[in-house]
Amino acid sequence: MTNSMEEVEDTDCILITGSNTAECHPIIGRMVKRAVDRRRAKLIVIDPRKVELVKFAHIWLRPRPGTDIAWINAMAHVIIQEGLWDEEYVKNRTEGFEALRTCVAEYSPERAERITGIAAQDLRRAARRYAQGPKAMILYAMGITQHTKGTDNVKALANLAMLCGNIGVEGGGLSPLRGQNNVQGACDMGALPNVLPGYQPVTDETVLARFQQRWSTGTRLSNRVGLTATEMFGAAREGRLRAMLVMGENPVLSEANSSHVRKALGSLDMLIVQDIFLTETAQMADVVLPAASFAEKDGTFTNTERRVQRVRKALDPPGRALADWEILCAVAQRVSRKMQARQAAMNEAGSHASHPRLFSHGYWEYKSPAEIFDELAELTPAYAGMSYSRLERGGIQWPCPNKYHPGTPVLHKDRFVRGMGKFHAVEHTPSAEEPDETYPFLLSTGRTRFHYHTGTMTRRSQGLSFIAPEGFVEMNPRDAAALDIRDGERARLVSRRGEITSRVRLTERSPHGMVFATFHFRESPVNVLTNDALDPTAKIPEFKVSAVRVEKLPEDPGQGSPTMLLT
Ligand SMILES: Nc1nc2c(c(=O)[nH]1)N[C@H]1C(S)=C(S)[C@@H](COP(=O)(O)OP(=O)(O)OC[C@H]3O[C@@H](n4cnc5c(=O)[nH]c(N)nc54)[C@H](O)[C@@H]3O)O[C@H]1N2
Ligand SMILES: Nc1nc2c(c(=O)[nH]1)N[C@H]1C(S)=C(S)[C@@H](COP(=O)(O)OP(=O)(O)OC[C@H]3O[C@@H](n4cnc5c(=O)[nH]c(N)nc54)[C@H](O)[C@@H]3O)O[C@H]1N2
Ligand SMILES: [Mo]
Repeated sequence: MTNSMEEVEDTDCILITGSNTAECHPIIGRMVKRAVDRRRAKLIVIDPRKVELVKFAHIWLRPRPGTDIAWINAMAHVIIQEGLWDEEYVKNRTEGFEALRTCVAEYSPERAERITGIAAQDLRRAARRYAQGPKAMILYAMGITQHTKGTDNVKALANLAMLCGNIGVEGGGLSPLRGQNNVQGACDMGALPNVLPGYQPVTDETVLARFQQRWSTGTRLSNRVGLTATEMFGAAREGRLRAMLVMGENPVLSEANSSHVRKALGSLDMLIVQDIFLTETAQMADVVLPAASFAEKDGTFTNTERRVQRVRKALDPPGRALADWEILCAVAQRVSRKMQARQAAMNEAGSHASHPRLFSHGYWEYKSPAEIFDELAELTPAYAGMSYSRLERGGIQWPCPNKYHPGTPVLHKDRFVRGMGKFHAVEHTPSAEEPDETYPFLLSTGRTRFHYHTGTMTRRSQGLSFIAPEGFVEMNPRDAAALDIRDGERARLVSRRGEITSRVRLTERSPHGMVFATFHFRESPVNVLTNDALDPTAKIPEFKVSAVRVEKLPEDPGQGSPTMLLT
């Protein structure tokens, strides 16, 4: 996020798109409701589904999934055409405006209407309202990113925010609502294939030299960019990847096109899974390493507003479970010892070939998470001013470059991190797979309030399972009538990649021609259906658009809609 959560309650206009905030980020959702109710902030929701916040919205635009660039560019078109943009800001703080102007000139609201299905006058109204601000925030989530054009979608939103001078100001900004409690932290720590901690590129020799020196390794650190998680499954199937350690993920249910994923995992020489439960993925593993859960270990989480917070151990881990860092260190030490032994054997045999010495003696022997954090702070400028003792007094938002720095609630304040804010001219193109005669429905996937992802944790909760015991597919009543499917009936969903059956729930939340399903339930594993086409930059799959056919099951009598007590 460029900005902070609490600013939601102190802004004039909130534009939310591709985020089911009330269900997936309920705390922020509540802040949005309060901002509208108490502070009279204007709310614009742009979402194909009639999500809960639509009830609070002043303007709701309902685009066809996968058409975001068209409406975003059209909003920029209107804002420029009607002179509503912030000329001073654009002149002083940005570059690339002319290319943007030329690009969006082609996106009249009338053309956008044909692509998105949003009425041109509604689009104009939303554009004016956002530009009018004075302060306006954009919040987005997976409805924007989980597309083959996900990166371009985000760039288009950034254009809109800069055009109206909304980046670097309190109550403004462009803020992705991050998914997991610590996904921001995982990225900050360098759990990405191309960067070390603090987004320092592995291809930068000066960066590598610093890490090499701190870790006193005998060999040069690799400057090669690795594979993303989504690329690894393809590589495994092709035999380019032979072993995998999966830590805290359940890809058998969560990755797109899961029959491919199963095949990929099956073709590995070695699969190790480190998890707190025996998941569908762990059941395929050669070795399972039992990990301690969040309540059973010390550490930090970095939340969606870049705030680093301490987590404290409340319970002892069960059985032989260990904290993830302890497991990783133990594995690394054994690998290191093995390689040293092999080297010794080779030397004895008179070979002079040198095997890389992984790490100096004593390395990977941390005593506590605090010690690991200190090393991180030393090597990561954005975390440099933080320590466990400082975090005792409360969370700090990065960048925090020194011990006296209070942290940074708003990014890009006086200048952009790169200098000038850069406009990117991006064009609309269709999704990788669109409905056709054989697969006439657009399948969109996502979440409900009551379960978390593949259900490994939430489905163990009796209360949640009582409220939401099974999966369902949301379908518009008009579409269901044409197929003679009643509310609560089971139906078959078929895509080019596989098929599942699931109970159908009839609701106006889903627009005509679109069905929506969650990936929470192993009994109706929706990723059997989804398309694994990737965004070329972010390598995120197109979870939000694939094509399916819905078939009535002859034998099912239908049983009303017992799937949820509350929605
Ligand atoms: N209860 C609960 N909360 C969660 C999670 C959970 O599993 N359960 N998971 C967490 C995680 S890791 C994440 S990433 C977040 C995800 O949070 P969200 O991204 O809010 O969740 P999704 O259900 O994926 O919904 C995406 C939204 O995008 C809309 N959408 C779909 N296609 C399009 C499109 O083409 N354009 C636009 N503009 N919108 C579209 C959908 O209708 C939906 O409202 O939630 C987090 N919070
Ligand atoms: N169709 C479809 N698929 C999607 C999405 C979608 O919108 N639609 N969204 C995607 C998104 S945004 C996300 S984030 C992914 C989520 O996909 P996953 O991350 O694969 O799903 P989770 O069920 O959250 O799996 C987390 C695992 O971590 C384990 N775990 C919990 N705590 C710990 C711990 O402290 N240590 C260890 N070692 N393990 C732990 C849990 O038991 C669980 O097995 O799904 C993606 N898949
Ligand atoms: Mo996520």
